[in-house]
Amino acid sequence: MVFLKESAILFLCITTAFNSFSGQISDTIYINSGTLQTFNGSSLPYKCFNSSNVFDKRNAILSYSISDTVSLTIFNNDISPHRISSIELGVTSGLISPGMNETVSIHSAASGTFIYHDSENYPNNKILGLAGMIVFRNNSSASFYWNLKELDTLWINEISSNNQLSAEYNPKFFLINGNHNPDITGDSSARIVGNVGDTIHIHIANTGNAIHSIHFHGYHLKVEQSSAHPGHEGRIKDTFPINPMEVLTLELVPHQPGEYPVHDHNLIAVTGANIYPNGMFLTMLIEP
Ligand SMILES: [Cu+2]
Repeated sequence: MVFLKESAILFLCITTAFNSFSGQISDTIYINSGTLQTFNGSSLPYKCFNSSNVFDKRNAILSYSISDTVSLTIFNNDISPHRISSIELGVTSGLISPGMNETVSIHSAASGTFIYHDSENYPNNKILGLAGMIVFRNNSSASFYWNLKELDTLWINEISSNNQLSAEYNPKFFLINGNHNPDITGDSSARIVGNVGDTIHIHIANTGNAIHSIHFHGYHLKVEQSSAHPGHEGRIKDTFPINPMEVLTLELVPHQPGEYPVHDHNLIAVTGANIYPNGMFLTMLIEP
């Protein structure tokens, strides 16, 4: 009993010291409908969870401390009903009618990366773009966030016009946080910049419908969290397959300076509209 009490007190001290500024917090996201412009000139109807009333092709990345309990309000600015869910976090909202809002309480027992998505009219609303990432952190080191999605123009147009799918999946656009190469480099939440010896966390969510496999040049990284394969946690390697609706948290401690590529090892996903390298490709910039 004494041992248990001491452990509990020690745990309390550690968590209190680390999270002295956290606790009960409120956050708000908005379901917006808009248009995604592809680099070759086509426009796609698209929907996202954004941090403001303005449509952005990037779903909000929600990042909290592990000790936070988050009261998250979701406003529906769209003309159809939606519902937010995070399966791993055990959260599902009520149905959010157009123009209405719902609030859910989110808390995580473990640190890591999680997906939130629209579970109404699933998976069609998710295919239209409505899926993002929630991160609960137990550290204050540098973090980067990659929400992977691939888009099939025909599927998106069919869902948008009649909520039906008639064709096989044939995606032509491969995006990280809504961007393809070279625009990914302009996203400071995605583009890894750091120094030799830093501890860097990379949070990856596959919210698309295809398997991706992320290959790092220059470095080996450690699997801190794998939703699909917890047994892989602790492994150190350079290629990380990820199934749809799964997440990975990786740790990178660069041992050498340089600018190195990261890309999907399935090279179709490094294209956009069949043009290479307009897909999932970016570089990491590590200074001495
Ligand atoms: Cu490679």
